[in-house]
Amino acid sequence: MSDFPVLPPGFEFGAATSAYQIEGATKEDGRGPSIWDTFVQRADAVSDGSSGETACDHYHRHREDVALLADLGVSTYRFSVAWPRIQPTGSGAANPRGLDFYARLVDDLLEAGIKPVATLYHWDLPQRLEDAGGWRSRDTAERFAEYTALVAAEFGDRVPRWITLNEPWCSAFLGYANGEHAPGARGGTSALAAAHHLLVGHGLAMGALRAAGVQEAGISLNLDHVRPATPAPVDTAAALRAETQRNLMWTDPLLAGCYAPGEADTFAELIERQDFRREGDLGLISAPMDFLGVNYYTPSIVRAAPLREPDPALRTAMDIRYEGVAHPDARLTAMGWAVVPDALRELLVSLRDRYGALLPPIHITENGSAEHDTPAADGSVHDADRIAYLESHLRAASEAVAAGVDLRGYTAWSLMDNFEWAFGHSRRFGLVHVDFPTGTRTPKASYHWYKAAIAASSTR
Ligand code: IFM
Repeated sequence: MSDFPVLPPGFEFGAATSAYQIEGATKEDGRGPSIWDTFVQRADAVSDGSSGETACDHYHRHREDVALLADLGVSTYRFSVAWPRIQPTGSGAANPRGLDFYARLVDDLLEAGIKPVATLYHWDLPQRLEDAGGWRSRDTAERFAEYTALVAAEFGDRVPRWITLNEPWCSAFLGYANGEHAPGARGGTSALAAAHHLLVGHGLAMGALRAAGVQEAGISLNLDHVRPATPAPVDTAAALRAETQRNLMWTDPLLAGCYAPGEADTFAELIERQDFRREGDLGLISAPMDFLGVNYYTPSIVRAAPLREPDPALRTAMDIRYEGVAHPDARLTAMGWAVVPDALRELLVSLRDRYGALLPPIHITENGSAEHDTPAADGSVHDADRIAYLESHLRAASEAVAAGVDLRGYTAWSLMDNFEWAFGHSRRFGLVHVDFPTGTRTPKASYHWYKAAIAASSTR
């Protein structure tokens, strides 16, 4: 008997990627520009000046990547569909060459016995829609539902599991509050409007997926595990504000059909303008889901802090009177993220405790670590820290199952090194090393470890 973490029979092991981070070919076969194509051109937007223009060249090498997945032994592969490949300007008829690429990918996956899991939006909004207001505008939610209907009509019978949005917190707050991500906007209430329109877009897309008769549909949230630095009431109140912005303003409307009760305090300086909310929205947003996707990397410890921006006109929706505190004794990954696997178990258990029967089965749709990988002379990568990260988080997942959480699967982020957004190619999350100048793929030690863990699980 190996000492790999034990997960129940039928538990799905997978690997994940997203379109802009791996595909490249941003100008091929009629693909239109996305907000990331525009954003990366800004000086200082990406720390190493790279972009997703070539990335892993997966658009041309997807066969090789499916072969890697098959050899790894995963039962699921989570990828995203690039909206600007399907609708180059964000509306109108589908671009057949864009559909063809995903048809080839899906067929290859099915032939390899791997279940395709498609994310519809992993941050690459067609630029034309951003020019018309982006997620600040409710119209983008309507366009998202139309795009979803086009994709689901084409692949609904072959792709069993669909994820509407990936990490809408990032789209709203990094995109429209602190400007770290595309479209790089800052300030005011626009992040709150974006958050709401993303949720409305999710609800409308759920309707489109149901109309197409897909088997399973849900959303992936990057939920935080937030703890106050001290038991002092100011710090517990600060932790609640952080938890509201990171978790509850998403999970409460999605799962319980209500707005998060702490919003008024969390966004006290901005809250008076909620005119983007309409009657009936909560019913739309809380359409039943078949699963909740949870992306988890690291927890937060927070304490109360003064407003960072004294000028109300310049203040953003991220300025909610708290600051992060370093996690004591935890190892930090190359992202500077504390490695705390217990927080994953606690997060999953807390979801079950808060939502009870309202909580659908959970899939961990992302988990992994960026490490300082240094290839040896023969090209091999001995990423012991990543193996320890994966092992400890899979163990935390198995403990959550033992504690009664209905957890159905685990998806490693990421199949391969890729374009890590504002960090470009300077951060590597892959199980497979990618030499970006040549595109050469080399499975790391963590790939071999994960392969053995999957094999051990299926033979138990
Ligand atoms: O690379 C990202 C991914 O696109 C979304 N979730 C977090 C990952 C690591 O930062």
